[in-house]
Amino acid sequence: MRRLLLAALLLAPLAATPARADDPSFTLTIRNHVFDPARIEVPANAKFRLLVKNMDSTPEEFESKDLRREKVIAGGAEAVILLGPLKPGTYRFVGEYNEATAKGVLVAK
Ligand SMILES: [Cu+2]
Repeated sequence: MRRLLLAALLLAPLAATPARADDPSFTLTIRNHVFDPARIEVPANAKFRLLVKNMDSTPEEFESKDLRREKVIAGGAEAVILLGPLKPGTYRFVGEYNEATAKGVLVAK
């Protein structure tokens, strides 16, 4: 119980820190229902911005159970997803509307 409270106190300021405009940015492009790149490396333990550009004419949903995020991106549109800080590891994501082809991994290290 006491340990849980301590963890909550330590994590609270981190969670409250807003994403900053100068956080590093990484770009993911969707074309022909495939993510490019299919493997993207990001720094662990840091906030960052993931810019997802949907070059297809149809909508796509960026979805990652590992990252606990989902976001619909209209055809020809783009969206910024604020992520991190992440523990080192591999986080899978898919395009939920085209899961057979649209899949990738984000590697935090
Ligand atoms: Cu979904």
